[in-house]
Amino acid sequence: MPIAAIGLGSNVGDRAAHLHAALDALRADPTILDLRASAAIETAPMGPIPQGPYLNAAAAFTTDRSPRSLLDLLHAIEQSRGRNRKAEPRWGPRTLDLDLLLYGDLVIDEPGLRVPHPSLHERRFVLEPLAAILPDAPVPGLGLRVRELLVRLPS
Ligand code: A4P
Ligand code: MG
Repeated sequence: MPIAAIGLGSNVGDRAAHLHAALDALRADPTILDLRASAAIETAPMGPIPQGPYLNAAAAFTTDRSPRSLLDLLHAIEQSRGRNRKAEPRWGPRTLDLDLLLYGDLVIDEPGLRVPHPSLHERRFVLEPLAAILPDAPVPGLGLRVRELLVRLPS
């Protein structure tokens, strides 16, 4: 089974509770096995909309779900924590954001689903937690491992 990795982020409400609930929901799902999670780190908000600081983390697991079905599960978990993406601006504050970062060695570029996540290589708040759990994972399409992308980020 492939190893999938996700990024978790929250900057509204009880941020740690949202991240813990997401990890609990994943662990409770029979298609998600051997989940490992990074520690959560506090990060300055990135992007054009002024908003509060985030807690970010990453998790990795094996799964027999397809990438599309996994994204559906992530969206359902976001909704269960009060996320309403139709009413919220892109990049804006959110209770819970779950992004699919990696899915084995697959490169996917479909409407609504791009893997590896297209911004993975330029975001410290994604790469730092991901490197804590999967430092040696190759990032398909980029020809570099997670920890190599992290050290290449401008400081
Ligand atoms: N989508 C396509 N590929 C993927 C994928 N691999 N994983 C589509 C997840 N979603 C994917 O996402 C928009 C659409 O992307 C979805 O419909 C999905 O089908 P969204 O979650 O609805 O909207 P969004 O999260 O506001 O947009 P986006 O582009 O995902 O924003 P980001 O990149 O998540 O940025 N600062 C800090 N410090 N930490 C953060 O976590 N996050 C954001 C949001 C801004 N600033 C931040 C952080
Ligand atoms: Mg998102």
